[in-house]
Amino acid sequence: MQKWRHVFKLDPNRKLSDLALKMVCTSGTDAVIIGGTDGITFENTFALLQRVKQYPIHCVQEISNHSAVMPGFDGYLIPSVLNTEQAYWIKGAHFEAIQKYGHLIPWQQIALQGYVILNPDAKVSRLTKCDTQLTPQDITAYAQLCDQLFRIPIFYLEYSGTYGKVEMLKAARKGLKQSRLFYGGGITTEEQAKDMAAWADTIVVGNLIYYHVERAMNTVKWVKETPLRKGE
Ligand code: 1GP
Repeated sequence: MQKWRHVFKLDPNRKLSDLALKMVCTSGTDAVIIGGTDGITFENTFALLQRVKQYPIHCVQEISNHSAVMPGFDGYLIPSVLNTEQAYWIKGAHFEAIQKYGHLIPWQQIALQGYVILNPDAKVSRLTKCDTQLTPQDITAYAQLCDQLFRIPIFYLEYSGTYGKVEMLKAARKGLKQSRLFYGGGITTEEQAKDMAAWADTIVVGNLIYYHVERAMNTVKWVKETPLRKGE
């Protein structure tokens, strides 16, 4: 996770051909994240994990629903949504999971992600009732909250399904010292991949896999050949 520059996110609730899966897993990406917002079950997660495990790729689960949690992943990412007033999505679901499975949790394999969700139309945004009307100054403050105050290792700027604003990534960068900056949302072109990769430590590509897998493959190269800028 500390070295990821590019990752693909696969949704267990969406169909992916064997060929497309092979392309993803042998693309040169740094890891595959398995996770999604709705329809995530133990069965569909298990089935996808088994398919990904045919390939020597680092595979982690992003947990959105504790009934789908399973052993066998190389690591686990736990989202905590920072720009919601709903405590359940900040820490409530996490508390419930720990009450049930605390004794089984491999703590050393887990990383918390501080999410700020900025696309008001994304399913995850509607589910968690996020405040998406944020200014760049708000983003810098959330980044500092994540990094300096809560000391969460990942700050995830999420535009899921739509391409975001570079100025928001720059604003996030300004507030970060330790946390890694993840960006995900709507990357489809070389220009978009490179503009975001200049500011984010890690670029997450999801949707594009499902409607243009060859183009999704190119995002690996586009991101990896872009140098990271840490200041203006
Ligand atoms: C979704 O951030 C990821 O959680 C990637 O976004 O699916 O829009 O590429 P896209």
